[in-house]
Amino acid sequence: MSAESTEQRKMVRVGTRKSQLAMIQTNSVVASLKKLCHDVDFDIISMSTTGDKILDTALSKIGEKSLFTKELEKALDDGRVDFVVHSLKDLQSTLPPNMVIGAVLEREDPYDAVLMHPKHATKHLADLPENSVIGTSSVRRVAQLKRKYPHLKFESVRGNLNTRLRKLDEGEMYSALVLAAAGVKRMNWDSRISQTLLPDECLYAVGQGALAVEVRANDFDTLTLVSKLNHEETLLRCVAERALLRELEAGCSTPVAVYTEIKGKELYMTGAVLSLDGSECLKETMQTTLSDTQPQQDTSSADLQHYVSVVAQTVSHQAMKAAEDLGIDMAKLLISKGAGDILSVARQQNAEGEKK
Ligand code: DPM
Repeated sequence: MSAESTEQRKMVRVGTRKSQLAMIQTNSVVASLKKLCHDVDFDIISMSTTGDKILDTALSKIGEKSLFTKELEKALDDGRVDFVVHSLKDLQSTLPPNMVIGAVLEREDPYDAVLMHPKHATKHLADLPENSVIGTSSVRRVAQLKRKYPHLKFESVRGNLNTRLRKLDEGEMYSALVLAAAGVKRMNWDSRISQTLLPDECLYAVGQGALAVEVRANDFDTLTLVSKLNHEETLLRCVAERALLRELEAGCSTPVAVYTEIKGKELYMTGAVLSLDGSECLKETMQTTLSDTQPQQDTSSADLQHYVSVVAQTVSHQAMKAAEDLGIDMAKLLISKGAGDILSVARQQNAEGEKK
C-alpha cells in the first residue's frame, strides 16, 4: 500500500467497557463494520464505569442512573471516541440530548437462562430444594420468578459475568444464577445453560439481547457508517419496547418486562409491570401494523427523526412511528390498570433498601 492511500484511510475511535463480555461485543461490531467498509481503521478504547467499580451493592440500590454508560458518554461527548457499543438494555430510554442510537444490531436470544451450581447440573428451578438461593440482581427476574417458584429465595449477585460464574461454582451461597442467555452465549458458555425461561414464566427486559451503537447526534459521518449495521426487525421491536419504558418513566431497576414479535407486517407486544415481591402483576398484549413507505434517506443529521433516541436512515418513518406508538399505548393501558401505583411503591421500596 502506498503512503498516499494510507493517508486516505479514516480512523474511527470506538469506546467500550473493559469486561470480557463488553470486549467480545465491541470486537464483533467492529469486525462487522470492517467487512462492510474497507477504507476505515478502528481503534478500540476501553474504560471502567461506575457500574464496574461498585461491586458490593445491588444495582437497584445504587440509585444512580446510567451506571454502565456515563463515563462512556462523557468520552463520546468530549470527542475522545466516535461511537460506543452497548448492550441496548443498559441504555436509558432517554439519552442525553446530543446522543442517539445510530444502530441496533440483530438480536441474540432475548430470554433469561438458568445456570446451575455443578452439584445441581441436571436440575431445573422447579426441582431445587426448598429455600435454595438464586443469584440475580434483577428486580424484574425476582418479581416474576417468585410467582412461579415460591419455594426459592433470591439474593443479589454483582460483578461481571466471570465473577458471577466463579461465585456460583466456587461458593456454597447460590444454587443457580439467572442471566441473560445472550451474554452467556456470547461468552461461549452455552453448555452451562440448564433451562431457558420462556415468556410464560419470565418476560425479558427492554432491549435484552440486542447490541446498540451510540453516536453524537450531529456526527452524520459516523451515523451513516454505523447505520449499515441496523437490523430492521430488531430495531422496530426495540423502539416499541423503549417507548413503553420511557412512557412508564421506568428504568433498569424497576420490574418492567416485555415480549415482542413480528409476524408479517404485525408487531405484537406483551408488556408487564410487577410489584417487587411478585404479588401484583399487570400483563397486557397489543399489536400494530407496520406499513412501509418512505425511508428517511437524503436528509442531513439535523433532519433525522429520533424515535426513543433511535435514528435509522433506512427504515420507514411510518413503521418507526407505529412501533413507538405501540409502546406508548401499552404504557397507557398498563397505567389505566394501576401500573403507576405499582411502580411508585417499587421505587419507594428500592429507595428504602438503599438507606439501610
Ligand atoms: C440490566 C439488568 C441487568 C443488566 C436488569 C434486568 C441484569 C442485572 C443482574 C438493565 N442490565 O435484566 O432486569 O443480572 O444482576 C446486563 C447483562 C447484559 C447486558 C447481563 C445479564 C448481557 C445481555 C444483553 C446487566 N446488561 O442480564 O445477565 O446484551 O442483553
